[in-house]
Amino acid sequence: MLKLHGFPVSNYYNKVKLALLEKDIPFEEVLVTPDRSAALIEKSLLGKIPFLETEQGILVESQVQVEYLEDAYPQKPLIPADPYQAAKVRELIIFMELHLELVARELYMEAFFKGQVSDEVKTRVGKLLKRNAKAFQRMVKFSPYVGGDAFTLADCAAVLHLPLVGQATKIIYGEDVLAELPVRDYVTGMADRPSLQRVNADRKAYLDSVKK
Ligand SMILES: N[C@@H](CCC(=O)N[C@@H](CS)C(=O)NCC(=O)O)C(=O)O
Repeated sequence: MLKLHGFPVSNYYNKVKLALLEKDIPFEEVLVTPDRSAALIEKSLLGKIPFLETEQGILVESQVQVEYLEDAYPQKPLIPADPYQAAKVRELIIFMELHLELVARELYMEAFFKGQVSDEVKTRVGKLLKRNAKAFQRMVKFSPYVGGDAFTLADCAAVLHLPLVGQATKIIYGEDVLAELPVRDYVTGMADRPSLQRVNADRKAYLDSVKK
């Protein structure tokens, strides 16, 4: 049985969990919060989550994990068979993760964790995100899914990453860098998917349990 290690607040963990649920692949969840402990680094090279434990060994990096799931469990494909369309799905994921989420992540410490981010970082990140969001607007479809009329792996990423980028920038700059995109309607439209309902319920239960 596959074991997904991580915790249910992480957008990257939930991206892999969504893919597992959408593909109806049986899996177990192992609660791991990221730290720099030798024990975690032994399993996950940088001490990051998620990591996926397979019968053959461990895989780090969420994109590698979901690609593995596509190859090893071809039922209910989340990547189109056509090579160009498949590349477009991967293009969306890489763009969102490299040019939106990873850039906005520099703001999370202040936006979500009561830390502080320097003005220099805020200025640099703000400029970059504005430019990248404009480019993203040209590639994303929202019709109704990010890549067009079919739910794909890009949606497993988008539905988790885009709201975070929006929230972080709204908190830090008073303005959502993705405001011109219909992210809210898109997320609402996805809300009746059982996979997303499970991810949202598990996130809430975890947050309630740590608040106590
Ligand atoms: N590129 C990685 C990103 C994973 C990631 O950044 N995970 C966060 C939690 S959302 C983490 O482990 N942070 C702790 C750290 O960076 O040390 C992936 O796609 O799996």
